Amino acid sequence: METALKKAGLSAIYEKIISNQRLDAYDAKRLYEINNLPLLGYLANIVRERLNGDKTYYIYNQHINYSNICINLCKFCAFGKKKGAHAAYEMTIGEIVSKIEERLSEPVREVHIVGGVHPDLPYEYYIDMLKAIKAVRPDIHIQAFTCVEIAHIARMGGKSIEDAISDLIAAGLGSMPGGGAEIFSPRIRERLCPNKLSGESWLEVAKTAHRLGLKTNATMLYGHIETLDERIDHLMALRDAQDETGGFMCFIPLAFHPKNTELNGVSITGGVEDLKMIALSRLMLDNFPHIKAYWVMLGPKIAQIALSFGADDLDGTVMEEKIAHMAGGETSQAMTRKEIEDLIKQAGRIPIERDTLYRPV
Ligand code: V47
Repeated sequence: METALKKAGLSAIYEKIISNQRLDAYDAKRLYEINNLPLLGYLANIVRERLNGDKTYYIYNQHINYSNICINLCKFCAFGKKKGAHAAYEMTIGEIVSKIEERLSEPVREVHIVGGVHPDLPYEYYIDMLKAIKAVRPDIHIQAFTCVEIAHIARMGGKSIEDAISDLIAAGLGSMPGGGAEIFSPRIRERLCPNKLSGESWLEVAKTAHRLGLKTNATMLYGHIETLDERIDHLMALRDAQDETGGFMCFIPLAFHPKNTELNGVSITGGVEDLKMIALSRLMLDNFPHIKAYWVMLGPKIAQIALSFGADDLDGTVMEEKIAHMAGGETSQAMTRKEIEDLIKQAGRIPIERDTLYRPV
């Protein structure tokens, strides 16, 4: 391996990695452009095993998308719909509670709730939703609302971000998912999602949540019209934010699915690109405890290989995923515990069922 590293001109980067030194943007570019996938995997796996050994996490969870009505209508999204559009929907709190009640006999530990940026659902809808879920299932951890939704919910209630998050925590919010980050680059946001919360504000909301004691995740949507430099800038911005607060639990690179979006001329990412992004994320985000290979978007086979390229988490059982599937995702909408555990074991890793905060259960 040392010869291969030398031949690829990666000896200095290798030295940094094994002595646990931070990589810079120049290193990131070198690593990505070297076009030697096994070598990149080898390097990322050093960090993966240093942080998590062979442990590979998954959670028994349930997804609920309370509404797809959205005022942002981002060009990369097939899920969001204009109010009044044929496929637009919004769930009542009673309907959301029924979704929870349907699965009371199962050991669901987390409910993952996200929706569109809805023009007129009132502040109380979000607060009451959390309270109603906790009333029927007090033990469930509610991971809900991206930073984009939080900013919108606060606006609807005429509240500061701090006050809105505090109210949501008091109503039962346990943590926040990592969506809505997309790519922080203002150039790309202007082209793809001009109405959306800026990257800078996304980071501010996440840091505010962390200061209030909430853990959150972070994502990056890649494989559309962004450049490699913009991906690297995104990773560096997250690393800086994590240095400030330490509140991110996991990073999830999300491969863009073009079908049914305004970018349907863009080709879908290949397995090589997906694995390179997992590896690069693991190497650059040295202060993120976990990297998630989200099987729903990667497909179970690539997600399984990703466990040797830096990832230590597969997300979970999921159920009723809508965002990737509306954009042409062809994976099933759920996996059983056994299917997930088998994927992990076949990859030579140790499956650990976790709760949202990565405590083994
Ligand atoms: O914010 C939208 C992305 C995200 C498309 O925190 C698309 O653990 C691909 O954030 N192709 C929502 N991606 C999903 C998400 C998530 C999923 C699982 C776990 C966690 C976590 C977070 O999906 C959106 C957006 O970035 N998205 N459209 C698309 N066509």
